[in-house]
Amino acid sequence: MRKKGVVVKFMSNMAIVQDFETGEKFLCKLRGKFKEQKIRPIVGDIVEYRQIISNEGVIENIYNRKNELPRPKIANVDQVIVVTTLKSPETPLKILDRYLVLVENEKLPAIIVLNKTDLLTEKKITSFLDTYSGIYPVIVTSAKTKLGIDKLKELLKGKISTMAGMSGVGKSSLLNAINPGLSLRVNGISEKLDRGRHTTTVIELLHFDFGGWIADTPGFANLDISHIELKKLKHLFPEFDNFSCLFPDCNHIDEPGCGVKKAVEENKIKNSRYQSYVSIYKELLEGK
Ligand SMILES: Nc1nc2c(ncn2[C@@H]2O[C@H](COP(=O)(O)OP(=O)(O)OP(=O)(O)O)[C@@H](O)[C@H]2O)c(=O)[nH]1
Ligand SMILES: [Mg+2]
Ligand SMILES: [Zn+2]
Repeated sequence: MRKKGVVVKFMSNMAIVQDFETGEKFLCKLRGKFKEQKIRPIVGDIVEYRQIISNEGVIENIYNRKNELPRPKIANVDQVIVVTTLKSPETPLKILDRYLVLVENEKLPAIIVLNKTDLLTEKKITSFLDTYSGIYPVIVTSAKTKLGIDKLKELLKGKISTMAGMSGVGKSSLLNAINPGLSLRVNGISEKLDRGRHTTTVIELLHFDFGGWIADTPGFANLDISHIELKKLKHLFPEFDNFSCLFPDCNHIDEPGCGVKKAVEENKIKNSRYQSYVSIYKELLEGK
């Protein structure tokens, strides 16, 4: 009987498939036809498999991918959880905006998590929300006090997610708070040493007890934006599209009659977002 599952890990010619219904894992071979067609499953693939003996099976069919992220290579991602902090480490909004641009460029929904809010004043949190909550869903969390953990859990349920965010913002801590069974290593050093030792990191999807998967390798880790098309950049700041300019091909830099620049002056677009745009725009321009 064919059953449905998700590829949670892939090693040379074998895949670990986790059953959609039961969460059981099976070490699966590939049907010969895949090799002939040069098709290789990747982590995140939704497959039909057949159980052969207790924990082993065969992948019979790979469903069409709804998307495919390049690094780490993972299919069928529903959303990216972008984790940031304002203290310890102090993460500039520019860095957050860069992650958001990379996620938009992959046409994926982003959810912003502001973590370590136990270290922040109400005022700082409010100002952050004021900048982002009109554009993206924002969850205010503390992995330490467990603030916002249930909300985050709701959003992760039943979906394939990846996490992004600078080292030390608390990605692993959040996942441990959400699902203590995962027991992820917290606080860089040992994890980083491990990563340095292995040239290729094996990507694995972790399964939540309450349903849903998350990649254990942070996405967009090198923050490279050079592959983004200059003329597309303005559309990767979704709030800019609410305003129109005299010239339809306006890049919102120094053109006359620019609706976006006017919106920045009127505080309808946040200045920090616009400054991030200009800085990425210039970076891309110089790279050409
Ligand atoms: N005060 C406070 N500390 C936190 C919070 N979340 C995480 N930390 C601490 O921040 C440090 C880094 O947390 P990690 O979870 O390892 O961060 P990470 O994002 O997984 O980092 P990388 O794996 O290097 O990318 C640890 O010492 C955590 O205990 C929080 O909400 N509040
Ligand atoms: Mg970590
Ligand atoms: Zn404009």
